Amino acid sequence: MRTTKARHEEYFNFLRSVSLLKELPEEKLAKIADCLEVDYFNRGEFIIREGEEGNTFFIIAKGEVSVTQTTEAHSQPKEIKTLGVGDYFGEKALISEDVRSANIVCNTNDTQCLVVDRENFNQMVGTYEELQAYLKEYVEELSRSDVKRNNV
Ligand code: WNU
Repeated sequence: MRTTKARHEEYFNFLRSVSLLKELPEEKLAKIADCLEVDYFNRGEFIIREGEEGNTFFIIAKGEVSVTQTTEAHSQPKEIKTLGVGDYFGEKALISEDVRSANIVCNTNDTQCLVVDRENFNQMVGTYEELQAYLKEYVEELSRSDVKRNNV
């Protein structure tokens, strides 16, 4: 049997390895580990669809995903990059208070994502100015790349 405590420790240890969260104090990470959900996806499934509303932030615990986006020049969404274990996504809709700005498509079977809802995301980010500033900066950079790519 895998106990609640064992699961908590597993998430906690994983969160500690995520570079974005490295500055957070242990009690904060423990709180995040407490309120996480885990979602499972298989190859080809959309985790996020461009244009939809979204209220969640994801951290990849297992597997790989592609970020794709609709551009002016192509009828099919174009692949921008791939993300793997320890990478995260979905922060932009939360920070910009906008719809999802890209697709996230699962590349591998049995992909596991840790899911943080808006309220917990705000708690996680809001209390840490450096983390908030870092993500805001990054999100602005993403918007500039979107314009260059002719995202529609
Ligand atoms: C990009 N343009 C856009 C990525 C993940 C985290 C950070 C880059 Cl801090 P959302 C779709 C998500 C979006 C981002 C992710 O896709 N994304 C991008 C781009 O060039 N989005 N518009 N690259 S990977 C990535 C930086 O997380 O958040 O909620 O949903 O809009």
